[in-house]
Amino acid sequence: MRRYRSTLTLAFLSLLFTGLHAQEKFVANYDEAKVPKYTLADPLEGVTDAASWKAKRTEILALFEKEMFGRSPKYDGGKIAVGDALPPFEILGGKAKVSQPVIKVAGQDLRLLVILPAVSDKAVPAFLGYNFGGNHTVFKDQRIALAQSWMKDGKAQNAKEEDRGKSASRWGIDRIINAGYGLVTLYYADVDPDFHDGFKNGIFAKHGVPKADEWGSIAGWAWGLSRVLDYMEQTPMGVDAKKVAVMGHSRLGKTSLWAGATDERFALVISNNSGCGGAALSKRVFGETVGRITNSFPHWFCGNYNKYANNESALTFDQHMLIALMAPRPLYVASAEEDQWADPHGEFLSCVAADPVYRLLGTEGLPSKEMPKVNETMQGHIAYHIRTGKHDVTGFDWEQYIKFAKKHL
Ligand code: GTR
Repeated sequence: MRRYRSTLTLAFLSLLFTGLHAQEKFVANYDEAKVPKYTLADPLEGVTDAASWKAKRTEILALFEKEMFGRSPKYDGGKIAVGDALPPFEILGGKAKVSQPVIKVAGQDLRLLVILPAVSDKAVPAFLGYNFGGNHTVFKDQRIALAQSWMKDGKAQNAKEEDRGKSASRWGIDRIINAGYGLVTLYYADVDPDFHDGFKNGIFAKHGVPKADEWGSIAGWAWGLSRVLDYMEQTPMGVDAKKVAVMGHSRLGKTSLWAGATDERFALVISNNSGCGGAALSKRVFGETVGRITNSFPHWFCGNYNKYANNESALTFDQHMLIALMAPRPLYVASAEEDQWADPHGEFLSCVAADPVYRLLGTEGLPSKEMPKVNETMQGHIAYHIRTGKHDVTGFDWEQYIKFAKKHL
């Protein structure tokens, strides 16, 4: 028994060492010439028309569930419970009205920040997306509730007053409201704190540790977005639930894609700099890789995804098939020139490879197979741009999203 135990300890230590070691010596490839030769599976293999695509779509979705993001529990469709809302108020000189309802899902209280054009008494189309730092960082106003859950620096309930409005430039509320849209946002850590806690917190606490083919954090966050949409459908709150664009940046862009894939009620999907595990092709092994991402963020995907770490050629699918799961709904993929870690070219190539699905379903797809010039937008039913600058969400990005939404929502 002792011997058995020490062998186990040794195995554990060597695993730990290999893990740390792999992390330490990871060097990202940024050289196009060093991208390995790869073949992408054809999402339309065996598909002849819209009806056979439907069956194929189900197959592809099941593949992503089993091998990458993990299967989320089915929601029973029941009425979403609500907690105490805070008093509504106006901002932007009376142009916008703000409410902060709480919805209760899987043992968690999710505080929404709902900002709508004040002039409209009709339900408006809206953008829905998570924020990274708490609702209080989205717009500077004392009346917006400080986040209550886990904060990135590790200590619970330490949202700071001075962080109010810290990420306002990532949202540009003024622009959204002026265009006649609403914004619904919530703090992603209210759903699940973003660290590898053995799935003990957030919505996972009630569910227990997921099996190898069950949801990781990204799927959990996506599930949370669907519950917000349920609430919007059930509650006359001024948002047209049939016209909701789900939007996310980076890990939350991976999340918006998975939300769009698993929930076809989302009318439009936006992936901002989602990169590896999002819009970027994994088989290019460019910038962040499957090995690196599963090592740095073991909680994001399901256990099965680990088998592709440093083994991308074993993938029978790639991210173009995730993109194809949005079809025929309008989809925007955006990259940034200095965000090579997210592989802008790989994000664009995913769109190119998903285009035939969009076309089969009778939409325009992606207007060209050539990457557009920097700061130029290409908008068909799939839209794409690469802008100057770094990993971020900027006014330029929002201008394009709004233009796209105006065309489709
Ligand atoms: C990075 C991660 C990326 C991206 C990013 C973010 O550390 O490697 O995949 O998700 O974080 O979410 O800002």
